[in-house]
Amino acid sequence: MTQDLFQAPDYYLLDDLLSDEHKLVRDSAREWVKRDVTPIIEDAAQNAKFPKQLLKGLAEIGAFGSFIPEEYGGANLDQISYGLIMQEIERGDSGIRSTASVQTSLVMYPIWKYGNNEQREKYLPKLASGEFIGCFGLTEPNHGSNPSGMETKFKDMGDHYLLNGAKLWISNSPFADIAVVWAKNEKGRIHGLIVERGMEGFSTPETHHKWSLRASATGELIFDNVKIPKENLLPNKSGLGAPLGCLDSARYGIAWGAIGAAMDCYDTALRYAKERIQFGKPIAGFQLQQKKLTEMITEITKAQLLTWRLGVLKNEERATTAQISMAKRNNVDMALKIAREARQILGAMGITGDYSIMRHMMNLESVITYEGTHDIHLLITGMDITGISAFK
Ligand code: TGC
Ligand code: FAD
Repeated sequence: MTQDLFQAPDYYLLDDLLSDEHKLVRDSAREWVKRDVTPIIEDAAQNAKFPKQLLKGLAEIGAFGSFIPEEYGGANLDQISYGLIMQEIERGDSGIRSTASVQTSLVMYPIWKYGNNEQREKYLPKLASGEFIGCFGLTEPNHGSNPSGMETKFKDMGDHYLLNGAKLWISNSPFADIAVVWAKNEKGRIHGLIVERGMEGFSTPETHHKWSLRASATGELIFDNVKIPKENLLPNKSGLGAPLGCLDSARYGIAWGAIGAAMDCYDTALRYAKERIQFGKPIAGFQLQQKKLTEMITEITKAQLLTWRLGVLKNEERATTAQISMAKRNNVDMALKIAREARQILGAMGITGDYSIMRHMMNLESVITYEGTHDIHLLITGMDITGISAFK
């Protein structure tokens, strides 16, 4: 069984910026990852199997609906607590954090914000407890970075809607109970629809042979004349801004999550460098390795500060889409670079499943692509500071 020796780096004593509640929430997520995730995650990734036994624990640490009000089964935590939970889960594995991000920010958030009371009461408590798992269908085979061009459409048939189209690269789709799906009506306006497993004409084939996020189940959503009850349309927001609003919340969580992956890679490399003897002394004593480790902790500390401040702004409802893009882009890139450097510090051992680094590195290739690619986030920031869109 893998031993988890993780010690979280906090070079600038940033714990001082956290409340007692933040630390309590963070520490209980950290303990859960050590106890329940670390021992099983390498096998799950090697076998490309989502470890469903973790769903209950994810619900218990408040990862499902972290900031959703208690009346709907949520944990009613603030945005910094939500971020810290994502950080700790991704310290374990990005694929498990994906499941939590999708459930909270991409499924519960739109039902809470854009749904009506009946929809909130019907779905949110079951999603919070993990009895229901959700997925989010925006990306299509021909429309990834440009979701406004989506082809999935629904038609008003009087007493129901008829949904046709396909979504691709959907986290959790192979086992999700419900899907929040974005589709155009006959006028070309984008709406969110709740599609339930078992509806005739709805299928969710799994995508196999991934080298990344192997412990997360990814798949398609196929709609072949699916009859959707009218009460399953999210009534309170439409247009591309509706799904993009959910992405703001998920991207914010990913900015925190990436710090977790980076911390795990740094901590593993530091410990290894102090123990591994070459040329008669620990490799941590060589200047080249000290440069790598020093640059890692510097970048982690900068990301921690950036993201904590973003959390404060998010709590005050002042965080902008472009600020969130900057943090998601910076932190995932930072984590990926740290994973690559940490892997080198471990030499050949770094390519094995005895250490988490290679798994994090491969996972982060998905994280830097989904929820808006590295390029797209640069262009969102570019648009914000220049006032000119590079997309049109
Ligand atoms: P654009 O013209 O800029 O905007 C269209 C309308 O949306 C409004 N808007 C927003 N509203 C709320 N929140 C935001 N963040 C918003 N950003 C824009 C905007 O004001 C406008 O409203 P209106 O009323 O004027 O119509 O749209 P565009 O077509 O030029 O596209 C902009 C662009 C490229 C930035 C956007 O499409 C984009 O972000 N593309 C990236 C796609 C993406 O991130 N997909 C993610 C799919 S989900 C996923 O990956 C889940 S992985 C989960 C996991 O496993 O963890
Ligand atoms: P494309 O949009 O085809 O981009 C290809 C390349 O072109 C990229 O490098 C991109 O940066 C670049 N590019 C595109 N447009 C521009 C431009 N205007 N300027 C400069 N460069 C540009 N989607 C969901 O809806 N739900 C999910 O749950 C989900 N989960 C995912 C899980 C995984 C493991 C992965 C890998 C993806 C997931 N996605 C999901 C899809 C993800 O959001 C998309 O892959 C992403 O938005 C990019 O779309 P694309 O892959 O089609 O790339």
